[in-house]
Amino acid sequence: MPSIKRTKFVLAPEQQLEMLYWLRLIRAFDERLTILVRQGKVRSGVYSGVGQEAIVVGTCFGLRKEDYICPLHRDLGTFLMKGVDPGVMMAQMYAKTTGLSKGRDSALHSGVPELGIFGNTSMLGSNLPVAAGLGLTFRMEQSDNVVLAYFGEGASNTGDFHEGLNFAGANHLPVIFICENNLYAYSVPFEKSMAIEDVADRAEGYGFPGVAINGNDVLAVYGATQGAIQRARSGGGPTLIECKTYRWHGHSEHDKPIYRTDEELAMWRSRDPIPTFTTFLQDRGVLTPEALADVEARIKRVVDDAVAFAESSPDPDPHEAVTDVYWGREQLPRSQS
Ligand SMILES: Cc1ncc(C[n+]2csc(CCOP(=O)(O)OP(=O)(O)O)c2C)c(N)n1
Repeated sequence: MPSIKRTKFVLAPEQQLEMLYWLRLIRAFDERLTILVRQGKVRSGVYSGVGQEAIVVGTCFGLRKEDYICPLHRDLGTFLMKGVDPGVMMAQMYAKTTGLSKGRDSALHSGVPELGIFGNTSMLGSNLPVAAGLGLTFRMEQSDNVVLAYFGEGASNTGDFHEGLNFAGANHLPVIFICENNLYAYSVPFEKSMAIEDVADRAEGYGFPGVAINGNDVLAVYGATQGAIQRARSGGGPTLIECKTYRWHGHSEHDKPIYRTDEELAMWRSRDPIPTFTTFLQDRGVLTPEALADVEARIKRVVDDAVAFAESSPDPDPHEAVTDVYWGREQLPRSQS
């Protein structure tokens, strides 16, 4: 069994500030969406990732454009970090023509191949064999790109999870499996759905390392991901990283999470990844009060502009619902048709 290489991936102060920007932008984007849902403006389902931002930022930070991600429904922030314009993302939530799927679809089913984003389906866990397939493609193309595949602890109880990990392990494919263990699969608590403590232990059964880490510590997530990426790029095969975290909202904005206690939520809110990292940067003199005010002002502008763009974009023409639905032969390059 190959072991996990623990290396300190040191980031320059500017990179740490950039991480802080992404953490706060993704939080602000999600929080604005919650308000917009209550105002009846959003047509897409909204699965808030508030509280889980350190996973998105720590895993996506420093990815290449050519690397692929297979996001989960809660990972709207991965789209932004991979390069989707916030206005286009917001238009997707409003189901406007300027959104990623031009108003046809819920938010997180959309993919952007040119940015290395593979759209997920509603069948949870089904993105994992797809991720293994992408890893195989990279291997066949002899590139050193990697795939980051996200899933919840609930999805790790599906057959697709086991098939995907088995295939990736047997073929030593460059896939990093990222488990966002937020302790609930809809209303089902972790301890009622599996008899082990760490999803990470499941990797051993497929012949590659698994590690469980604090998913609310952005630097821990970054370090673990970079170690796994380094291994994968150099032919060392897959890694499973289980990020322990908590979702603050219900499963979706239409779910009242009555199945958990206020005390539990309060405890996890005290582990909020954003103040923790903000204080870390302040204590080291990396973040001044002026720099923080500047980051906040930039984020407010970005989110305001995104909302304005979505609201001023046209609604789709119903006649176009049946166009662009299939990827047919006519779209393929001549050599493959
Ligand atoms: C294969 C499958 N089974 C059931 C569902 C219904 N469902 C939607 S979300 C959800 C909970 C998912 O929990 P988890 O995988 O832990 O991810 P989280 O939402 O907690 O981030 C379930 C059971 C589904 N979409 N797909």
